[in-house]
Amino acid sequence: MSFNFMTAEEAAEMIHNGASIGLSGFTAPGTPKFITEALAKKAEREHEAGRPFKVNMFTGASTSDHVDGVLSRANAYNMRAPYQNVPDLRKRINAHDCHYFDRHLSEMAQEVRYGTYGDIDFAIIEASDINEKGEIVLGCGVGNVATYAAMAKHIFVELNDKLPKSLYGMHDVYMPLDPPYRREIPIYAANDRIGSPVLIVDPSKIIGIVRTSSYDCVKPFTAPDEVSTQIGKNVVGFLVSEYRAGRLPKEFLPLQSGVGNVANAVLYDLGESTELPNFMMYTEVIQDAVLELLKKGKCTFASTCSMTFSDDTEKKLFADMDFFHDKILMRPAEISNNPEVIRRIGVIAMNTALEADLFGSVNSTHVLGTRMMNGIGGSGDFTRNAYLSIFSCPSVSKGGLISNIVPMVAHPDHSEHSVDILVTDQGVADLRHKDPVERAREIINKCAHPDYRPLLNDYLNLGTQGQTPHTLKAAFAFHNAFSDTGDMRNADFAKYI
Ligand code: 0RQ
Repeated sequence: MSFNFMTAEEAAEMIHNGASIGLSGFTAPGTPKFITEALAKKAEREHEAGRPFKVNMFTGASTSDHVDGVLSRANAYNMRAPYQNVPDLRKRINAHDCHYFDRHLSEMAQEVRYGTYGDIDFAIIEASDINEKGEIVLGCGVGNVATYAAMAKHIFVELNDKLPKSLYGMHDVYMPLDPPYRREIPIYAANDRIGSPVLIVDPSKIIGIVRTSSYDCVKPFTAPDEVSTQIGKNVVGFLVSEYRAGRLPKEFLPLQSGVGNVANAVLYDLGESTELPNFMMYTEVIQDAVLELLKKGKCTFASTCSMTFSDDTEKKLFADMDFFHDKILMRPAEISNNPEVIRRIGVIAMNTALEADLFGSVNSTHVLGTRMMNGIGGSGDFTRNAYLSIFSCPSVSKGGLISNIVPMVAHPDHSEHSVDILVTDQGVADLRHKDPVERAREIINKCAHPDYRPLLNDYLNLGTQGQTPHTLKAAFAFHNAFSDTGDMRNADFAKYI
């Protein structure tokens, strides 16, 4: 058979109002960029003509402005899952213009197969290569594409000529059977390969191929500021002390690291450490710092769902594929974030919190309890199953108007039962084997900003009841003070009790 080459506009014309679409990729890399842009223009034309036009968009994780930006501005989303991080989409979600289902990333693919999301009408797949048997070499991110491709009625491919064909061999595409037939995921070390280097699709479902040319458009990282640098040093200092104390195996353990500047700063610091041995990563994204660690040999192998490199770092990778080819493996999200594997191989998870409370629960998603920021992403997959689960955040935000250590989190994403270590620029709180009051004292003394320590102690001293001495009437005094006065330092517990 021969493929039908078409323009992005022609492909978008074939997508109907109400369609459910599954995209390849995870973060910007591996995610299509052109058909979605054309789809946003179609939505705008339809809306101008007075016709409804919205689609349901399912992805691996966040995407880029070429997907969530343009389609949100065109108000073209009915539903979106499982993760996003684009300001224009955030506005739509918080204004109830888009139904957003914020889901653990490891669970999305299987739930699509279980049928809870309904039919998938179209899969759009970014590829670096394809042949007539329907064997596709993916781009720089995998996500849930194996499931979307298997479930979709029709497939479009964006064949991107900026992606080198030498990406062949850097993917490990594997789809588990569903219960009651599922078996163990046979990964026993971060570098075990279990699947296929290509995604195999039914070629008769491919209704169009669009030739494209674009790098992945990930923004370069800003140099870590003083606070992220201090957090990075605190995380690495803690890992060194655990290693010295023999609480981490001498071979060390694979690392997972979240996204953002703090995560990048932690990784740069790990690279500088002379005490920690070389390590592997079992993670969902690798950022710029990891390419440097691989080059230095400090990181010996990275299992990931996506190579979330800025364009300059992506170009460095493409120019040096012979070196990196056998050191990075990209897997589907349900494998990169698989709870069974994370528990088995003993991943050290490092994620970022918006706020944490005195007893160790963490809010990763909702600003001041109501406004969606990004979503839970993979943080739950890793935190709940890690050998050691570390959360970090600055002790204060907005120049000190907000304390990121609060009496009670305004939205719980990770409970005290899953969080082992809390790190801020102030220090490291070790919450393991401590009762709730001991945890609260540790967090106040080691992690809270000095401006907020007296207030947090006052709150702790209010509580007289039970093992976890919350005073529910006053538990949100910090958040209320911020809403009423713009400064959490004005919290007045007496007002509520
Ligand atoms: O606001 O942008 O106006 O300055 O929130 O804060 O400190 O820059 O946070 O970029 O490191 O992201 C938790 C959101 C942290 C992210 C979160 C304000 C602050 C600033 C951003 P401005 P920072 P980061 C791997 C794992 C969930 C998903 C996850 C996240 C803005 O890490 O989405 O872990 N995590 N995935 O001023 C009000 C507070 C605040 C606050 C910060 N307590 N109250 N505002 N801010 N704390 C990746 C994947 O899953 C793909």
